[in-house]
Amino acid sequence: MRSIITLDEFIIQKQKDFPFATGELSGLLRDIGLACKIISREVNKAGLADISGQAGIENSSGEEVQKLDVMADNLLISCLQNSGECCGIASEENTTFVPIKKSENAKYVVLFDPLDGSSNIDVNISIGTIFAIYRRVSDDGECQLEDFLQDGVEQVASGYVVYGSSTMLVYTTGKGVNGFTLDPSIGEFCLSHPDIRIPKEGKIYAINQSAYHKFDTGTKQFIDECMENGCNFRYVGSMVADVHRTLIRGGIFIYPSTTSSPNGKLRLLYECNPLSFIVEQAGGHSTNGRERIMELEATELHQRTPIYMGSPDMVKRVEEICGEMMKERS
Ligand code: AHM
Ligand code: MG
Repeated sequence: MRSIITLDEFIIQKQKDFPFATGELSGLLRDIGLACKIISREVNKAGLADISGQAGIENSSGEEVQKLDVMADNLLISCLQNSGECCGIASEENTTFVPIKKSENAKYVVLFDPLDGSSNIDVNISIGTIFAIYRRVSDDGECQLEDFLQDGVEQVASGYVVYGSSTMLVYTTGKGVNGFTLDPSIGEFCLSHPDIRIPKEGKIYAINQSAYHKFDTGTKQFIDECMENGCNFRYVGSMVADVHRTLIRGGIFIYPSTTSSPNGKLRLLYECNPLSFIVEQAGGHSTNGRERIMELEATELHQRTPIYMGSPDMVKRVEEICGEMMKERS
């Protein structure tokens, strides 16, 4: 029988890669893993309990909040409050960050999108959780906004959990990317995808093509080329699921600037930076067309950015097109 390595065992083994590690980051990752196991359990019975549908409130971006969004948000917050390793959290669902008083001197802050792909919740299509961990930059005491508004390159760890045909957790601490599948019979995430590498070239593009008429010229040209080159089009509409497929199969995931939303839809801190860290660690690229996503300056918690991420050859082609467009304009 193949020997099993659980997420907790793996995290402890990997702690040895960091000579001065104190175990705090490992503890935090394990606590996030635990919260996501509970979210997975709740998501799996969504149709049975009275936990699907809209919660009747809007989030800070004015979008309808689903009951499961609220449940996932509360679960992550309470796991992180009990963790002792985290001095504050910021969530896509909350207007501002939440300091954690009982561990206010802890070293780390966590930012997350508790349940990404909200519009897919009620129709049994994959959704996910995304998280990013940063070392605080403020002095001890209550955490500050500056702890959360850090460039993506400062991430200490990031990851996602996809609640799909199986539940998988994928994370990086800056030394490659590893994936774990939840074995429901033992309630453990088990190493199933060691050292994930994204294919250099891809043949799949993912974008909400129904908005083609609103895309900028560069994005339109890239999409036209994809179609001419016989690429396949796939779009789940849950970023976690689309990026997960891109990571494993290769290709590109795009949420561009549109005439109605010049900054796109996706949030830099909760979605784009953590998934860019994963994609880059797996050998891929992630850009807004001009700059690397992880080097963008964060000025507000709910900042949005256009994004093109995935196989390096495809993302490079986007950058070439955007560069040519900029030259023509100047
Ligand atoms: P959410 O965080 O409210 O779920 O919104 C983000 C989701 C992403 O998962 C997905 O890529 C995108 O919205 C889909 O948007 P659209 O319906 O405009 O294609
Ligand atoms: Mg989201």
